[in-house]
Amino acid sequence: MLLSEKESKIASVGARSILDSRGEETIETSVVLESGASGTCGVPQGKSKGTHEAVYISVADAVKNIETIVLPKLRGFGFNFQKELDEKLIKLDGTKNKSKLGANVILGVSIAAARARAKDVEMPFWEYIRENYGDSPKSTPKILANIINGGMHAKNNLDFQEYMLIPRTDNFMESLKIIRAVYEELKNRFNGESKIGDEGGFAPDFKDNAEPFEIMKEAVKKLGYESVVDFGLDAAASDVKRPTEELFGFYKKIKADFDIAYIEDPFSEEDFDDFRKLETLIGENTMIVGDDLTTTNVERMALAYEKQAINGMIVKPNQIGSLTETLEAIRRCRDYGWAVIISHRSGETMDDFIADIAWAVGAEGIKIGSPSKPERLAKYVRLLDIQNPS
Ligand code: 2PG
Ligand code: MG
Repeated sequence: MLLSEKESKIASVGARSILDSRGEETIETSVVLESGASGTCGVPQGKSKGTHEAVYISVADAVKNIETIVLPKLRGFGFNFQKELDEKLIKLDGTKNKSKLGANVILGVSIAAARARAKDVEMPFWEYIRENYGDSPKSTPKILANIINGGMHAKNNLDFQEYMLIPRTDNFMESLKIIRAVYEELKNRFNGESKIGDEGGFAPDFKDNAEPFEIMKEAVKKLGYESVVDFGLDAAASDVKRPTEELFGFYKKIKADFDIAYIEDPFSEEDFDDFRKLETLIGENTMIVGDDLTTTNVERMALAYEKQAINGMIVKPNQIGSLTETLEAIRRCRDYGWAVIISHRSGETMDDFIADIAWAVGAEGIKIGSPSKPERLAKYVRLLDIQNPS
């Protein structure tokens, strides 16, 4: 069915408080259409947040906003395309940073309504997203698995936040097999005593910030995966207190020693010029990726493009709010020639909507943590289901 052929009307919108993977409160929204089709959304939340992210409001205020502002305005509202609904939400909020309605409210309602609408028009969720995206997919996302955690996501001595394994295969089952094998190898190595970080990676103390890559490289070599995996780092450097020259030295070293393929937020969120310097230095065969730098916000993206700061971008729907704005940011990445990495947050729920987005737009990557905690595993399971439907 074409989306233009059938309108969906909203019957009700609701929200309740649930717990995220850190045991902190967040909202789960629900949207029911007059047809009876319904959708929900468990809203994730970050810890190492960018200053320019859209604003989250408290769970109590979010629930209140949904009951007293969103529901009365959306009851009976009809839409064919996601854009019509999301524009209504953005207008209801009326602020630049979503601080009135709350970015958590806008995302929750946008995704729950999208799911309900997809059911109404009998499309898999990813297909509904693709229809609204309007472009053909560019790639099959590679899984970025954060298997050693540091920074704000762990209580250890690593300055940097995420040490990632990136299997090069397009086959999600194959990718999961590789990630699990390396993970098990690390488990043996750490003798079962290791602490675990927020995203399910190991989080013991290390002799220095490069040692995690040494250990990952050894494990990969032992398993014979050297030719099928890449390594990546999310430095999350807005929260790292190291001199810039030292950071440059570290990135050059890990490029030389471990042939790092991916570095996210290598410098603080306003250091566009340092991003550009690194991009000029190693960007030809390394993804230099913005996250806190760009915050899925087209205005920040325009700055990064003008400065030629990056060649890839993290897309986190909750950094901006609605599904429509997320898709707009992805289209903008394509205009700029940047790789697209769809990402979870460190405080996740069991919701798996990022898997559908990554598949729908044909992102180059999807960052979903280690398959060792249920909220991360849920995204792996959804990717497997999408690629291999029953
Ligand atoms: C990041 C994310 C997710 P947080 O920095 O990329 O891994 O962390 O959700 O805490 O911002
Ligand atoms: Mg990041």
